[in-house]
Amino acid sequence: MKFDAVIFDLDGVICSTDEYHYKAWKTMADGMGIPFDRTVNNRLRGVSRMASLEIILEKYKGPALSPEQKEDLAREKNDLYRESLREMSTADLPEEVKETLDALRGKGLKLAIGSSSKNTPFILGQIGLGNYFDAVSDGNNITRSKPDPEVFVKAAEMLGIPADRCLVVEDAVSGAEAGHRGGMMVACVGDAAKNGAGDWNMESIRELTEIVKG
Ligand code: B16
Ligand code: MG
Repeated sequence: MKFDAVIFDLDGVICSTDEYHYKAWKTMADGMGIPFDRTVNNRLRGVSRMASLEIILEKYKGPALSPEQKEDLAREKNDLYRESLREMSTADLPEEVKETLDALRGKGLKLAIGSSSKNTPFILGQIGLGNYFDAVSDGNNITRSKPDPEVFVKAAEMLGIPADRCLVVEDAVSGAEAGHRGGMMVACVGDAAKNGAGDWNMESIRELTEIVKG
């Protein structure tokens, strides 16, 4: 086997919360009169909540905002976002994802999460993977957001597996860069795959079962 562990990004890889993020940011931005569309939204993939807010505020023309006002805006967005997350269930875990996870585990690989999201534990619980992973590294245990490699380096440390034996799975260009900067190989889906950001750019996550064999 080419790898001993696979570290999965959450949003956009294991489940699809992108649309919920978009709608919540859109409501906040509309309320402030800030132009916000899907092109700007694409830049928020894998980026932390506060860094996402700063990207959205690039188009804000009003009076300067204090750190407290920014915290309030981020909280407003997160409250809206979490309302959508409450509707999530095991039906939001795609079959191809669950089958791939089980197949990789069946090959003896360790499985971890490496996500920028502070909502990771809540989302995993909603989709029925609350106790599934061998390690969960997320927005609650990092100080630097992707493309910094911290979240993946911590996941590998939690597993006790060297970086070059870990494969990262990502949907964000910033996340693929984070994996590479952490000394890991990266398999991409979605937006990152379209941009050719990975060592493998997959059409389906099922391809992982072949990739890990080497
Ligand atoms: P939260 P990932 C990332 O998750 C999302 O892609 C990104 O859009 C979001 O801003 C970030 O989590 C922070 O999320 O507000 O829930 O802490 O793709 O790294 O799993
Ligand atoms: Mg993602």
